[in-house]
Amino acid sequence: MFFRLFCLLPVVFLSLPVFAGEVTITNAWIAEAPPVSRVHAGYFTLHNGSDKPVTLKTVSSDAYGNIEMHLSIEKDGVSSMQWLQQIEIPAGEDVVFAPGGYHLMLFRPAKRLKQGDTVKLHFGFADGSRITTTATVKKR
Ligand SMILES: [Cu+2]
Repeated sequence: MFFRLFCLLPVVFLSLPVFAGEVTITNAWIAEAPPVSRVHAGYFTLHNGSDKPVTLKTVSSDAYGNIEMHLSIEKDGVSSMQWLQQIEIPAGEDVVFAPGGYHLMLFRPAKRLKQGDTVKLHFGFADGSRITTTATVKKR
């Protein structure tokens, strides 16, 4: 039931700018949740514009106790979520975190977050590099 609330929603397709030669994260957002909710869902697009594969290993934020990367899967009509320790993005490709597929599960929010609030997310890669981006809280 929990899974259905957070994961079985239509995928939103967005056109995004492409920056050649670097890794970029765009369109980061967190779905507004009821005040009692201790877990939120987050989404973004990661573009690997470099000429090497990159491996995303961690996502963290001061605004949450813990953040995990998940993949929603549906097999024979049964929905489940897989926890991903890391995700490799091939050179020149995108990985899209969107409702119904890859998503962030953000546990134990430090405070109530409402539509329009922003949260800094820190992305850590296998080569030690980091990207910080700002996610906006939105209604679904
Ligand atoms: Cu999940």
